[in-house]
Amino acid sequence: MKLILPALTEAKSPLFRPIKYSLFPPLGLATLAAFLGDDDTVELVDDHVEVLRLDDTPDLVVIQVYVTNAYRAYAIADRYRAKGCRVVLGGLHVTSLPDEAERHADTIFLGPGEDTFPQFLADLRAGSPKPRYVSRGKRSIRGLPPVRRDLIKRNRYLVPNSIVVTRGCPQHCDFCYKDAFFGGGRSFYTQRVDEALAEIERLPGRHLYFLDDHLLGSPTFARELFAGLTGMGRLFQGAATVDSILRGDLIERAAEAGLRSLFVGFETFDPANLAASNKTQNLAKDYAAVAKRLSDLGIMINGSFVFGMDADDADVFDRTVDWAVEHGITTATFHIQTPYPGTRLFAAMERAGRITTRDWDLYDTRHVVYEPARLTPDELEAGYDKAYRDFYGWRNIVRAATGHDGARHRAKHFFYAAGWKKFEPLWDLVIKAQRLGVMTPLLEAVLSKVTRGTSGDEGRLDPENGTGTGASASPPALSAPARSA
Ligand code: B12
Ligand code: SF4
Repeated sequence: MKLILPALTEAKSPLFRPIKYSLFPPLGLATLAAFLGDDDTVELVDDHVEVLRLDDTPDLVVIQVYVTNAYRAYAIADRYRAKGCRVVLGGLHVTSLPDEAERHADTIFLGPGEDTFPQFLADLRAGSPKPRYVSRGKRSIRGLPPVRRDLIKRNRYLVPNSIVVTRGCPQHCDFCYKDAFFGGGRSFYTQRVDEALAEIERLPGRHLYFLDDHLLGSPTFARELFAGLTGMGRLFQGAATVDSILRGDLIERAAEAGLRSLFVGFETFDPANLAASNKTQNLAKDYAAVAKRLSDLGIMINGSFVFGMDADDADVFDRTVDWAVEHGITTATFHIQTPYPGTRLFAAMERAGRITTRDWDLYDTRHVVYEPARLTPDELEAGYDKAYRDFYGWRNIVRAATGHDGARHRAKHFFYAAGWKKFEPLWDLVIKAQRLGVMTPLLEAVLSKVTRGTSGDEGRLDPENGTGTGASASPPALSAPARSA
């Protein structure tokens, strides 16, 4: 059996940033591989980081389809089917557009695969696989066989230890993939805490990246998880919503357990935008207080901001960058609003006749694929490019870094932000040499704890972490790609 994560079309373009696609291994496929039998021979190929050979003839080809890799996924599927191989497709884009996908597959899967894929394997072995499997009802990720991490080529990734301990999210933002993907059943559920901790224990090294949409989504689960993690000596990154950071003391517990950087979905400052996109959890929340609370805990912030919502005008780009710099946001992920097929946003835009292209390659949050309300598409794309240029200009990197208390925190911010955007040739070199693993200790160093010194103002690196030189090292950095919370 061959499991394939096709690269997106962009991977062939000069704008392609190899490091962005060498961050995380194909966790979804490694999760599915766990359901295969001991006798099955299985290969997992990530087209982003290795050469995908198409001259073989596996019995079963399993392909994961996102919106921006859809065309390449279909081409690979067609090629294998022409040779007589059985091809199955699943993932977010297949779930959103099953009728499009099924033209390229023997079987398609809608929704998460933990319930349907084992059912399919049983049907296949019995000689009666169905053309379509739909995940419904009371989904669960409890008691699953361990993710097949042995299939992951760890040295090809900066963050081989990515992990997901929950699925979905308790919120319902109109632009999010979530409700489309988890339709017809539970849309937020968690692992058992002991199983999550056992999976964490199996991961080598110290650094973890939780890819969960909203790591604080279930406060009870998160509290127990952090209690279990405290003392394990782990450093981790994750994502959460603004309201969850302001509420109670969960974020302090996370920091104690090793949280060092957080992806936060600020998205927009405009209440009309928030209300229109049903991102009600952000309404009337003090974003500055979020930034301050995280900064005081020594947690670096990857802020997510969306441009092109209906209340946005030509000022939105500068206003957003200024705010982010002023409030010490470490890395920013800007997106042009993108109505992914299957979302309520897409349906509303389509009803209003505002969708201007169905070329899925352009649904990469860098292109305008709809008619904006108060900006022209050119203004929107130019403003988005300018926001990236401005935010990652040397002057603003330094300005944002100096917003923190403590020299160590400032230095870490500086190296983290600069490392992510300013050392592309170095990243390319390490990737070509397939030695990304050597960067992990540097990443761990920059993520080491900043605590307040006795002066109350000067930060220091936590000696318990044994990374005293971390702040002066030239660390790598990463900010998660399109995330959700
Ligand atoms: C990590 C990640 C990435 C990594 C991917 C790493 C990797 N090797 O997988 C990188 C950095 C490459 C990335 C890039 C991008 N990403 Co991204 N990414 C994610 C993220 C945060 C986590 C994915 C993950 O690992 N989930 C956990 C695993 C366990 O779940 P899973 O992969 O979905 O797999 C399950 C099911 O989908 C299903 N399944 C999947 N395939 C198949 C196949 C079969 C046969 C079956 C049965 C089942 C099945 O079963 C699995 C188990 O349940 C998601 C958000 C999210 N929560 O999913 C966004 C997300 C997938 N990304 C998204 C986007 C838009 C992008 C970018 C376009 C962003 C950009 N502006 O450049 C690029 C393009 C990527 C591409 N190749 O096309 C969107 C996708 C929207 C859509 N409708 O497709 C998401 C949902 C974020 C969001 N909220 O908008 N991304
Ligand atoms: S955008 Fe974030 S907060 Fe909103 S539903 Fe999606 S994952 Fe949840």
